[in-house]
Amino acid sequence: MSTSIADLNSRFQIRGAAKVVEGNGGLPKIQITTPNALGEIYLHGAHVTSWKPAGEEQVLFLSPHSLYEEGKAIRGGVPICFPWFGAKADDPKAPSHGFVRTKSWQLESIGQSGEEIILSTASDDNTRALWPHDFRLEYRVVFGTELLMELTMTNTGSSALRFEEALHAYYSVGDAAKVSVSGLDGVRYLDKTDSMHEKSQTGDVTITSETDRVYLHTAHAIELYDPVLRRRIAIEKEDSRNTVVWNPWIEKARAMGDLGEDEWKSMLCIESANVGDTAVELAPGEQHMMTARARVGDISRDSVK
Ligand code: TA6
Repeated sequence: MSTSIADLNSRFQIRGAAKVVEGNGGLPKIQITTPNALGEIYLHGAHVTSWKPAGEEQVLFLSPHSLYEEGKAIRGGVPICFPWFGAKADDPKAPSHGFVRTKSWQLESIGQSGEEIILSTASDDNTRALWPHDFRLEYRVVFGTELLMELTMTNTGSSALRFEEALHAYYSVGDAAKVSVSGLDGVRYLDKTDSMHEKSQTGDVTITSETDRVYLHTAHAIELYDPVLRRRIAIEKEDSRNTVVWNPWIEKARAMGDLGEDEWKSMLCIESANVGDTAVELAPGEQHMMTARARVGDISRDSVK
């Protein structure tokens, strides 16, 4: 039984800093308004949909065509992919990117400053029907001058398990065809647009067509350089061995009902992940935390590339 917005606010609201409001589709979201940043996170999927540090423009892309309904993932922001990434290997009918991004999460706490939000979810009969394991996920997000996301997975079952995960962040860009992503030079990747062939990255990543790459065995910090919005976004991670870079480009965007035809230009996904042969294995009672953080810097002092 979902708790009402009034009940949630009576327990968790931080006056002038964080409160639960009705979001799109009537879905409850926590609205953060502090001196350091504005932010939003839905209980639906524990989905971060907005982060605007003080003095900066909105950092995350969110499609105005997104759906906000049971069983559908929000298009944009930071969807949480778990316990598998992409299509489920042994069940093509299973939901893409797992089931927690369409689950309603529990609000556990809001920090005194209103910047720190902790949500949780756990296995139930519905999840066990799709993935026969018991687990608890705790997601700590700090909306400050940087965006900090920590996803902690606990194996609460009696058998070992193996899971994939990704913080599938959509960054807002001025023109995807003009950005460059540094930090992956020399890293091997699987090219999902070319039958998963393994290739090696040379120099910065630029977007000149549909781009869908799973970079392998990399803990590198990433920098997204945006000459149109005249900013750089630094993305760091801990205990994540894959980085995924995705832009649907023109044709794929046209085929997506919840992404406007030309919205591919305004977004670039840079995802901190553990997938494939670097999926995480946990014995009963073991825990794993993956961390991702983003910070914005301006490039006014740079000579325009
Ligand atoms: O992370 C890239 C990717 O796996 C792409 O292949 C594309 O499918 C994207 O995720 C979006 O997936 P979704 O299920 O949210 O439409």
